[in-house]
Amino acid sequence: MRPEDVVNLDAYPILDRSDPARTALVERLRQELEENQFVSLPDFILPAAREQAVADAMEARGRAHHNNSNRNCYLHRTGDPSLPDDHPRNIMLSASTKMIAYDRFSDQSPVKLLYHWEPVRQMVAEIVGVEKLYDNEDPCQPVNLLCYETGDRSAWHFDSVNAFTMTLMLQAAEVGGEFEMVPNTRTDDDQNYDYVGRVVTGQCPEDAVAVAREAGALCIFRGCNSLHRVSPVVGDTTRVMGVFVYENEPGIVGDPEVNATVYGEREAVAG
Ligand SMILES: O=C(O)CCC(=O)C(=O)O
Ligand SMILES: [Fe+2]
Repeated sequence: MRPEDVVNLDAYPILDRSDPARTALVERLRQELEENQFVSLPDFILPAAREQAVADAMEARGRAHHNNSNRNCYLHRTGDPSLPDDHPRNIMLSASTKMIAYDRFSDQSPVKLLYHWEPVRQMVAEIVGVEKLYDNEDPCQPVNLLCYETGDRSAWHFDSVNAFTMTLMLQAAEVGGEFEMVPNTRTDDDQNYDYVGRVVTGQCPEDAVAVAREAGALCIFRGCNSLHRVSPVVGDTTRVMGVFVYENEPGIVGDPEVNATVYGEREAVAG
């Protein structure tokens, strides 16, 4: 497969940077991201590419790391004993997912072709409002296949590292697996603990926006200040999500200790 066979270029004419249709599209998506903290690009990949990516996930399924965690919404495993029990830093939430690292699935996978393709990287840079983005160069991190089987879910959390997150729905669950977000739950200057506490204890369901995620939809979201979660999956169909990490500088790799918590301990390589 070639990248041109992965991306739906009829709906997303991203090849020619001088094409006015591309300029208008990118501008619309940039505005939508700014307003809502997320933007969804339906039918971003073609059906055959999507099916191949799901097959890649199923083939690599046995090499997934099972993540069962109990963490607060700041992704810390321990709370703060100096704060009250009902403070959001002390409210622990459980999550369970299966993570397939970059080096655990096929290099021919359509999700890798898409990620490493300059027209996609450049489109994303313009949507998130930066000059240029670079591929992550960690062995595990650049592209992951995140699988949710029945009972799996992610708990309310803020993303901690990147200014934006990009996901691609490869296969939706039959029931559940909804991606929900509470835009601007906090700001850079205000932790808004009262409100965060109410959201994570389920007192503000009406504030959560359900992000429509048909299979094939790309989503770019700012998860740093907007709580988000994935509701529990029910049924035999695995929810399969591609997760992509772009960087603002070249040569970025992850911290092996942090990686071990996400991808599991790796066997030491001799030599
Ligand atoms: O699986 C999803 O839809 C979202 C995953 C997520 O929260 C993330 O990658 O930060
Ligand atoms: Fe997240």
